[in-house]
Amino acid sequence: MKICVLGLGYIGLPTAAMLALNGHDVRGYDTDPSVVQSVANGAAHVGESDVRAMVVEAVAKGALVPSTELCGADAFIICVPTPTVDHRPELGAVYRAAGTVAEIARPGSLIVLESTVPAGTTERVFVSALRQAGKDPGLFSIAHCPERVIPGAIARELRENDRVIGGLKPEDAAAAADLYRAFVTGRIHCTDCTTAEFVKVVENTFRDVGIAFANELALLAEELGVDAWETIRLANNHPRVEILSPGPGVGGHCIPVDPHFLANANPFVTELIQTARRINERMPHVVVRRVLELAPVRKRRTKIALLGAAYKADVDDTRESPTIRIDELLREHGYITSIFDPHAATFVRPLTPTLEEAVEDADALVLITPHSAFRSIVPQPIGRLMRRCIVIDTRSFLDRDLWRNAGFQTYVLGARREQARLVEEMAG
Ligand code: SAJ
Repeated sequence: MKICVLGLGYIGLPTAAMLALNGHDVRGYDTDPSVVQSVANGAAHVGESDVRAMVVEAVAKGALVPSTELCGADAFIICVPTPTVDHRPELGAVYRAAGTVAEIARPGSLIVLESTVPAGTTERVFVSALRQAGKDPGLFSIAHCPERVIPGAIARELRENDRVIGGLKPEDAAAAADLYRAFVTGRIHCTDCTTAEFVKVVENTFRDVGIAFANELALLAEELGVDAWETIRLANNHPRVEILSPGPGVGGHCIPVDPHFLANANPFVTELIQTARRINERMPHVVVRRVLELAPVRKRRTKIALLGAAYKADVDDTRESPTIRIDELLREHGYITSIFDPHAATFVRPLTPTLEEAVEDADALVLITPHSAFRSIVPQPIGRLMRRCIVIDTRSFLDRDLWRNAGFQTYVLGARREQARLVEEMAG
């Protein structure tokens, strides 16, 4: 089948490669010439090595052709970004893609939207784009098949995850399901478009609410003198309890964004969702308060070393990372900051190339991203480089005893009262 994938981002590109490696003739379309160039030349910009390998193989075989030119096809899969601006979905890229596809698509072709959108969008946007192009939408198959893969395991999850496919008509979902069966080994669940759109946003909102609960527990546990981490571990032994982990905030381009799609649909009935968002957005402030207590700003320069710029462990993606806000707030308070990340290449602020440089003369170290590589840091030599040996672990990731025995004052987010008291003593 001739397939055109619009948007060669972190979902579109691996999807295009999967289809190309499974017998389809794929055109990968992107409006950004630098992305197209990079895909053609080995996809160096792709962080996950197995995704990069698939792309390289598909391009070398000639089954995936990256281009800035859209072409006619039997199926169009749209994977364009849908960010929020002031907490409202910005669907410009979906409208533009729908307009271009409507112009070029022939009756009988399949149009699938993968981008995350508010419920009702696929039908509204594509039916009207086809009508505007003078075409009868009834002659096309229109479906929504939301992506559900987790950054860090994209190739595996693209293959193995179940897919939810919503069709404008039942036969549209069936047509899309046939296409995705080329590479999906998970089950494919067919429904209507609006339900599929709702399911996707609900999944990410469920996670946001769950993380907010864990964050609330962490702050409460500190006050009650219990260890939130031990509490969560013990509670999770219950067969019907599965509490997530507290942390410095929720990053990435999906979970902090998608709950707003629901909240915007009706602000009056989405109080839980909005509160969860506020709790998670407050976490960088909590981290900064702890820094202020433990290593107050002095007259002369006070330096804080931040470990991790990526939004989560072992990925290079820094979008919406809690580090951005923590760094901003620290600098607003008058601190000097250094940021080290072994994976991220680009960040909104310059990264320090080595851990040693980052910690040199620092007054405190804040672990934000639990990259595996940070587990093997040996505290003593780091302590010798720092001005004061204070470590703030926002993920309960480092070996507390190891760092304490190396002479570090340690604070762990959500840890028990002894530490909270230690913080107060030090602050006082
Ligand atoms: N986080 C916590 N505590 C936890 C789990 C996560 O603080 O217990 C934080 C992470 O550190 C990170 C943020 O939440 O900053 C989000 O990370 P994540 O691993 O939960 O999710 P994403 O954004 O990488 O991917 C999510 C996934 N959605 C769900 O698990 C429901 C993925 O399956 C989606 O495809 C993806 O969003 C997307 O693109 O929508």
